[in-house]
Amino acid sequence: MEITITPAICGFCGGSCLVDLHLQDGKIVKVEGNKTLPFSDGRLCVKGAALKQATYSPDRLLYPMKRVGNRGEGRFERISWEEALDTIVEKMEDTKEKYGAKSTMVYVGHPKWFRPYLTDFANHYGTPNVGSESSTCAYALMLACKCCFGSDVFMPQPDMRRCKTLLIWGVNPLYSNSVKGGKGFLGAVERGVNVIVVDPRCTPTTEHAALHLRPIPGTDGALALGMARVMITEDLYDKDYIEKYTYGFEEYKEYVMEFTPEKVEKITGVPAGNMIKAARLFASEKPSAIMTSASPVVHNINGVQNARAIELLSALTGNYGMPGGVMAPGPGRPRMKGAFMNDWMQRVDPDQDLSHDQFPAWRKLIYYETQVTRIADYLEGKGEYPIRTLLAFGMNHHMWPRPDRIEDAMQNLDFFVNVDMYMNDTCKYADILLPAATSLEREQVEILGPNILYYQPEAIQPMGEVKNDIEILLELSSRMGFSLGDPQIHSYEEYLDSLLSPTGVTLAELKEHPEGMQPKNPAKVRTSEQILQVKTPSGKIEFVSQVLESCKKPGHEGLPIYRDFREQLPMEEYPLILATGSRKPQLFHSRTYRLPWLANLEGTPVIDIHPEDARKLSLENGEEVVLRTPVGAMELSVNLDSSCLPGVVNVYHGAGEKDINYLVDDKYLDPISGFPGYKSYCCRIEKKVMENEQSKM
Ligand SMILES: Nc1nc2c(c(=O)[nH]1)N[C@H]1C(S)=C(S)[C@@H](COP(=O)(O)OP(=O)(O)OC[C@H]3O[C@@H](n4cnc5c(=O)[nH]c(N)nc54)[C@H](O)[C@@H]3O)O[C@H]1N2
Ligand SMILES: Nc1nc2c(c(=O)[nH]1)N[C@H]1C(S)=C(S)[C@@H](COP(=O)(O)OP(=O)(O)OC[C@H]3O[C@@H](n4cnc5c(=O)[nH]c(N)nc54)[C@H](O)[C@@H]3O)O[C@H]1N2
Ligand code: SF4
Ligand SMILES: [Mo]
Repeated sequence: MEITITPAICGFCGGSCLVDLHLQDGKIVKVEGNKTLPFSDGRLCVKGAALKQATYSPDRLLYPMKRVGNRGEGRFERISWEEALDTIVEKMEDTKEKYGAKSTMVYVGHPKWFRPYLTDFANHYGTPNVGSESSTCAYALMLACKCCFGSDVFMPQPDMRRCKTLLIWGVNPLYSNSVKGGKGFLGAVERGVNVIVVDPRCTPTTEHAALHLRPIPGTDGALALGMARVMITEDLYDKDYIEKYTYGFEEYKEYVMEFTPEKVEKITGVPAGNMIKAARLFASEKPSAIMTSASPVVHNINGVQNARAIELLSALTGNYGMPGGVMAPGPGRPRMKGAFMNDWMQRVDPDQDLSHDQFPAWRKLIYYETQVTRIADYLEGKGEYPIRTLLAFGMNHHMWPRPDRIEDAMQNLDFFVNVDMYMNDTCKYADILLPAATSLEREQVEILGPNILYYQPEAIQPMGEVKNDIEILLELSSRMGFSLGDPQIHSYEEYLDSLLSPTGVTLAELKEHPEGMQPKNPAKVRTSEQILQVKTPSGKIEFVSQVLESCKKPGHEGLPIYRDFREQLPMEEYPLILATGSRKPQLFHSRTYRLPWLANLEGTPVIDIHPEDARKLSLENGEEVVLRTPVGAMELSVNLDSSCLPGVVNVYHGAGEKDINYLVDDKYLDPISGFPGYKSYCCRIEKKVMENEQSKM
């Protein structure tokens, strides 16, 4: 049978690489990096190569289903789309009538592409409780940046092409953003930039570093404040810039003076000499840029304050908003309307959502979503009011701390819908399941490579009765009697057209250009002058955040205060630090465990531990041990790994079985952002007691 090759956008991790699908009789037989389109570089990561298994996984949901067994059991029966949609609308209207619309929560996991329409849907229905996976990802860093640089800031981007020094703080782009970010990073390395990496572990990224600082996880704030002190005491900071563009410097300076090199070394474990060298290099070899990530620094209970301490280094040295520094806090490319962020959406009644009171800075700056890390409490009725109905898209409860509590709490729901491509563990608790189309099964438009708009038709025939998420939202809204979008959309095609509207290109035009085309409206790159018109309460970059001060809550100080997580943990009983979830190239959260090509690369979840720590505990490579934290215990096998920082053990997250989040406390949260302390919790490792030894006892 003949093999045809069709280009497609890989939607597996959100990286949107262009791949070639080798199809035989309409079925994928092989995936390669695309080599035919001029703007594509032909790269492919190991996850993209497994798209075939992802598409034809036996776990795919192909038809709407209703639950026939108990919650959690996983017994379902096929139903029609009509029955599924009618039931959802009936139950949601019923909840609204009996308890008010806010007792329905609308939730979306990692998928981002349809989020603004989900918020719009929630608004029409009338609930402010719209939450997402971003209650543990990206938004805490955004919150920190908005406090410093203004409410219109998304995530500051390093000017990779022009910086002379690049400070990479808790990012491993060669694993986490391998195809795109990794390429940008290697380009900067080739150009000869001074690379400083702050990462407890050794990674492929740290191999390129002129200086690698290895702090104990969660101590980043102390390190950044120590670097600031060096810059101030050695007169390496930019006084004119500070005078002109910043607020609160004197108070900050006074606080920073507490962070002497000796004290910082004691807190962070980073030799003082290295910290001083890094501070000097960053402050003198300018322009200097900082690269930070959506997760590690803010996966700590002092995360927002630590992130602020880091980001403010670019203000202290006059690099924020300057060419070669942190240049593009706004979007550099024309943004497609409605793609990813829902920050242009206001919610209805945000002051009635479940998190506004506990997380006031979030309420002010991440106004478009509810902080939902406390989801178990909210489902159990421990918030101001109970959630009765949950309409979820791509929900994976293993991503949260204490999934066992969420499993119990899901039993309380009156009604629960999950929309997913796979029967994941969360689906097993739902009343109705709707099958979502994969990105290959729906048309897509994207901005790829060097600013090329690209249209992908359906690359393969949609399997079973799958529908894409926008189609599902449109079906639900029309049954409820309202339309979505501004301008209103009535079909997936109209949605794609609306996405394209800021680019000046229509869907019909783009379809005529299978090779892609340039946007008609030029990219709006913000100038330094525009970036430095800062939208904070003072109108300046704030060393002392007025938003945080105005919250008047413990932990919400205006200064980027450093508080040590170890003071809040029983470290004597649990002397090792537990860091969870650093990325691996073959894994992507919960998505990859069901794919044998990827999951078998490691076999079973492991604890990475430094050989020195293992020796002290008489542990051998591959040995099964018990990992214990204050909230639980689990058997895992030991992986001796000299890239670990001694004293810190690492476990990947996302596994359906042996999910490390069962051992992370869901009360251990950053008071400002509500993010869990995934990267700096405590644990101990115990030898497994063999059954025959146990019987002797
Ligand atoms: N292959 C793959 N890629 C992914 C993902 C995936 O699951 N798999 N997930 C995507 C998502 S949602 C995200 S948020 C990003 C995350 O992207 P990254 O932040 O690049 O990924 P991580 O590996 O979690 O963290 C980077 C480094 O931070 C270090 N680190 C851990 N704790 C700390 C700390 O407290 N302080 C400092 N300074 N460093 C610390 C780790 O040792 C690690 O090497 O990756 C995205 N890309
Ligand atoms: N311990 C620990 N826990 C962590 C982290 C950590 O570092 N350590 N990282 C946190 C971070 S940064 C993140 S981002 C989260 C991960 O967040 P999760 O939401 O857990 O991410 P995924 O497992 O990728 O996706 C969730 C579900 O979405 C489905 N899905 C994918 N695409 C679509 C789509 O287009 N439509 C629909 N309807 N469904 C879709 C997938 O099949 C999957 O079942 O985990 C967090 N949890
Ligand atoms: S990085 Fe890999 S998984 Fe992500 S879009 Fe590219 S090929 Fe697909
Ligand atoms: Mo994330």
